[in-house]
Amino acid sequence: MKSSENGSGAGRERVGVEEPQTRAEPTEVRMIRSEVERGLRGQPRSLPCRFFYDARGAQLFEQITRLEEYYLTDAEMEILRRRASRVAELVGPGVRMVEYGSGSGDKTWIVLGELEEPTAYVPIDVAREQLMSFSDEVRAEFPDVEVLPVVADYTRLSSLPWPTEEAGATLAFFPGSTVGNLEPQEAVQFLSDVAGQIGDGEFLLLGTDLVKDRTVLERAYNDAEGVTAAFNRNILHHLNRLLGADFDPEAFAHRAIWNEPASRIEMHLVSRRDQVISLGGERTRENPIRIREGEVVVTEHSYKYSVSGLHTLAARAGYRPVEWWTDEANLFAVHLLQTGRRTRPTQEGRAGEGRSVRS
Ligand code: AVI
Repeated sequence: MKSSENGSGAGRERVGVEEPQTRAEPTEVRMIRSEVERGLRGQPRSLPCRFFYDARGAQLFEQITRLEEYYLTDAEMEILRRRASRVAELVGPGVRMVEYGSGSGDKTWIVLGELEEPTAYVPIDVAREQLMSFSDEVRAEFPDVEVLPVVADYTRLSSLPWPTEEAGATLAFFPGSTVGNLEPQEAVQFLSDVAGQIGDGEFLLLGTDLVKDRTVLERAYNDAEGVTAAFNRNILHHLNRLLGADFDPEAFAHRAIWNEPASRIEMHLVSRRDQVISLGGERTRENPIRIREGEVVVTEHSYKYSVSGLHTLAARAGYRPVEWWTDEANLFAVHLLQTGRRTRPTQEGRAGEGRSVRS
């Protein structure tokens, strides 16, 4: 997983098996192979985007967030810098902050640093080493905050730890527009799972990329240096190592296009020639996957939401908007959402209504 950004990819997963086994293969490898085969033989052909994130993929994603074309990170940082104190005011003192896909570094510091005497910080991530070292950094910076790391895939979580001291509200934090890598129906499911975990009347601070001009969107996913192209092809390197597959990453071209009716960026790998692929298991060795020149493998969807579209989706998951903010250029939005019917009164006593504020 990317270490400094919650761009974990939803359920972004460092799969715990790094090498193909020579004797009995772990069930996990066989399950992943079947999933990959199903995707590749499907129509359209696809690969699960969580396999972008091995160590190299996490590094490449980190690089992406620093690219001039990839406006998302700077825009979200701008909003958080301006609005974290308002978030702190709205959620009150003694908060238990829960970060889904931890280690968003700068963003975590901004929010945690503004909260009034937070009780606990609960980072959730599958990448144990990174999670533990980030937890130590938080402990050093905030000695009064109880840090309770959870090693888990945050899309498959059932409950959250409670701090030993009594806490105020729970503030879940899911920045980076990572929710956009889920299909809308999956996003509703994930957000309702989060609501179930944090409870009624609690808060979610959610970052989402906004619908905008095609040129800006396509540029962000087709950078001049080719970092996104390397990130896209890395999925094939990762699967080769994981499954003993024989993808030739250079036999695929990177492409990212804005699908306006579906409101999403689609990342594709386009086959540069006719090719035959084995995924390492017996089945595809005997009956390999044949991909023709020009055929497309979809590797990622990155949904972009209007503010009202996101609020409609959040409502289906049991949230109401409290306030939301955009950056100066109106590229990105950060929403403070609240779960359930039980509401905490805001400073202004207007808990029933959301307000939009442009930074
Ligand atoms: C992690 N996620 C929010 C990124 C996005 O923008 O959808 C992943 C990414 N794919 C290509 N560039 C960045």
